[in-house]
Amino acid sequence: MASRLPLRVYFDLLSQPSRAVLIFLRRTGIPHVEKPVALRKGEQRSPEFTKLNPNQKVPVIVDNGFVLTESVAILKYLATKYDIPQFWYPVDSMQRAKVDEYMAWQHATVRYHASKVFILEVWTKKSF
Ligand SMILES: N[C@@H](CCC(=O)N[C@@H](CS)C(=O)NCC(=O)O)C(=O)O
Repeated sequence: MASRLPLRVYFDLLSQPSRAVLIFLRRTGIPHVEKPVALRKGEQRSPEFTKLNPNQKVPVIVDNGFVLTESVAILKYLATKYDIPQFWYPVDSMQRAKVDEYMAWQHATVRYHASKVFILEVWTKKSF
């Protein structure tokens, strides 16, 4: 049997899409190795990380050599590839469509506005 490398996740806890992926991995119990990338130190611009994601953004996963970026794509990939409880991403097409609807909606609404607050109130004041 071919050996399988553990799934690696690159993230920064300051990043909301990173937290979404990390919480999902931890809560579902999907085996993974956590690889922090310190955005405040510019680690996303290192040559090694840029090879994984030329856009220099977290999160990124590497699943047995398969590299995937974009939190929503990652969440859907993990939910369909791994054997996890149905409620996360139901097979029923209408229930699944409601999950997809939220994930499509949140980028330009909740996340967009929350990230503006974060940048103005936390990042620019460097209070961490
Ligand atoms: N659409 C992407 C957004 C990824 C993203 O914007 N990540 C930010 C942190 S929230 C980042 O890595 N920024 C680093 C940079 O721009 O230098 C996703 O959902 O994964």
